[in-house]
Amino acid sequence: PPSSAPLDLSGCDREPIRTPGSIQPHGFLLTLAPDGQVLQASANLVRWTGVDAEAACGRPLAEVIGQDAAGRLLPALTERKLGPRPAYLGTIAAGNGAHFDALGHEWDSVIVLECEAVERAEALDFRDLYPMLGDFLLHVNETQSVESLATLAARQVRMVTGFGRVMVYQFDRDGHGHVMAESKEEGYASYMGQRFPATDIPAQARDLYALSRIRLIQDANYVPAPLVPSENPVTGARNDLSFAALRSVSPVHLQYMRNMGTLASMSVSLMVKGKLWGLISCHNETPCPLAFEKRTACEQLGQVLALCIESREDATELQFRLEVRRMMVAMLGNLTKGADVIENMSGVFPELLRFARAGGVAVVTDERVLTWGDTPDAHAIGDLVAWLEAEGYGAEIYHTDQLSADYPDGGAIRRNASGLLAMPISRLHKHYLLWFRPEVVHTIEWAGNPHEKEGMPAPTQLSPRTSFATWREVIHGVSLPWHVAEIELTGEFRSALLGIALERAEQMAELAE
Ligand code: BLA
Repeated sequence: PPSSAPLDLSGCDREPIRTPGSIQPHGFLLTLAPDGQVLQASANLVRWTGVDAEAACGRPLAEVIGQDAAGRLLPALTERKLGPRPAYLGTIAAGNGAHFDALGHEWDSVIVLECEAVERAEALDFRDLYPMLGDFLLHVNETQSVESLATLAARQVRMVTGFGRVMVYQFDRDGHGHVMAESKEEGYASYMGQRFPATDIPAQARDLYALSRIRLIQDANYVPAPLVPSENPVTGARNDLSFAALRSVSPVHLQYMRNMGTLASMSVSLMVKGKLWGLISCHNETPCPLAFEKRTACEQLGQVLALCIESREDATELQFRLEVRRMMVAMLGNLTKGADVIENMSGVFPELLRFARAGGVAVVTDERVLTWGDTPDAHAIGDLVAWLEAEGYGAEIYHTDQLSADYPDGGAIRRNASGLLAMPISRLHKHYLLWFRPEVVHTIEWAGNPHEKEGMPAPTQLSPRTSFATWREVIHGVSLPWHVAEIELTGEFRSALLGIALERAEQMAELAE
């Protein structure tokens, strides 16, 4: 429950979101022993079934949800075939006649039964949803770019859920995210292209979302229903609700949603190569229930989208590596033709430039500095090499896309040297091959000022951020990032060059004999 002391937002990533001790109240939750006896109940049980939560504990399930419903659910619940992910067990009528979709899972030493209130009496019917997934699969082969696939997925998820705005949200290497695709109803503001800071989704939430792939917040104004008793009697600790569909969510995030004018939200994890790549994030201005069947369809659509992203990223990466390697091999061929490898370098300057997609390249030896393209002047390069030596980069590759963050004199040369890839090419001398990338001044459109919370008093104690209006930040001193393949192949290039140099030295020695 929200405390009265102001919440320290720097502790965002310490909030124990897996063990909130309560659930969202659009259904009730029971934990059961292996024989089906009720161990714990959510305090709102009475509202849905007429049975008091305290009175339910220690009773057989039939005395809580009725003989019929218990008879239908108990075999599935107690056969020990449940995993950590909630499985749909049927739509039941409780003793008082109210209808619920029943979900079961087993986690944290107990069987968890969640019953979500529904209007209908019939069981869920997935048949309507297959064409939607089929439609998406049909388009997958015709659609080339990740962006257009993501847009298609957003549109389909909006059709299934009826949410007002559906976005595909991608994380960058620093954990900030941007909206790469969107489908929205008229009247909803667009977040397309906007950036959100990493702190909006703290680390422990990302960890959880990598395990549990979907979550629904039906009404951001809900009053949580605590578990009774508050501790899991098997473990003696608060229940781990990581996989529970009804898990109560962080009050900070609920405030965030209200600030955003979003009263219902759902998000689906997009896992690419085992990592949380992004989310399909859905918003609605008003509270919005969403049955398990539709959530499952969205979850599956998310899985297909993630697989597509993975295979397209793999293909692009492979293509890129092949191209860079081809350039490297061609250069090595030319470099070994003449007697002096260093001298030969100036002969392949254009190729060197293309190899690393650089703006300028320099070969630095004890005696001289040879440059090509857009580089700092020879004097500045000399200073830079002295710094690299002093920092101990004489035996390994150094790379940065923000030189001024590491190098004290970097600000002065940021125009053509915000990015640096430095390769020592001799074991004996201070010889370097340097690639420079120019500064790319760019504007980031944040959804709201991400720095606001440091400077401004929060209007309410739980406020993460109050404005999501576009806030532009101009970024200086940063180049395009080096691709991992470029860095790796530069390493190979270096080994090859050192190998050639060694061979030459041996040949010279043989000649001298
Ligand atoms: C959770 N924050 C989330 C979630 C999203 C976002 C999607 C997952 C829950 C959900 O599906 O709603 C953020 N929502 C976004 C973003 C977009 C969006 C970026 O639609 C962009 C389009 N949040 C803050 C601060 C804190 C914070 C300062 O802004 C720190 C206390 C916390 N956010 C926070 C926490 C969770 C969260 C703790 C986890 C909620 C939970 O699962 O319990």
